[in-house]
Amino acid sequence: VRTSIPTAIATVLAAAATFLPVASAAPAAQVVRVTETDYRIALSTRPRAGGVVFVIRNASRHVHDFRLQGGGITRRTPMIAPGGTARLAVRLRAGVRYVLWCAPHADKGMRTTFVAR
Ligand SMILES: [Cu+2]
Repeated sequence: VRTSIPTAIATVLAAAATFLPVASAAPAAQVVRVTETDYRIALSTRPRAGGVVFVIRNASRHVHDFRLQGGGITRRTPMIAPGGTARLAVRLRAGVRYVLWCAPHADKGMRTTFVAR
């Protein structure tokens, strides 16, 4: 008994439907909202290991930047004007302690750390 062509196509499509979503399912990056004030850095949640997008809002009356260092990487945003926002996409590693700071104001308290889990 030969399999009909429509049946064979349906079988292939069913197999593709099974595999394609898995192949294209990259995990969505975690969004962590950062609020910068004079002179604190506050996170909406503790960042997890994996892809993270920091969305930084300068809610103060001074210019700030946002820097991240840990696990062998250093990233920074441009200076962010009062009321402005910036984004920083990074890949964090589990168990690594990361430091977050604003370069002009770290010594005024704009510095914090976390360990990615
Ligand atoms: Cu600052």
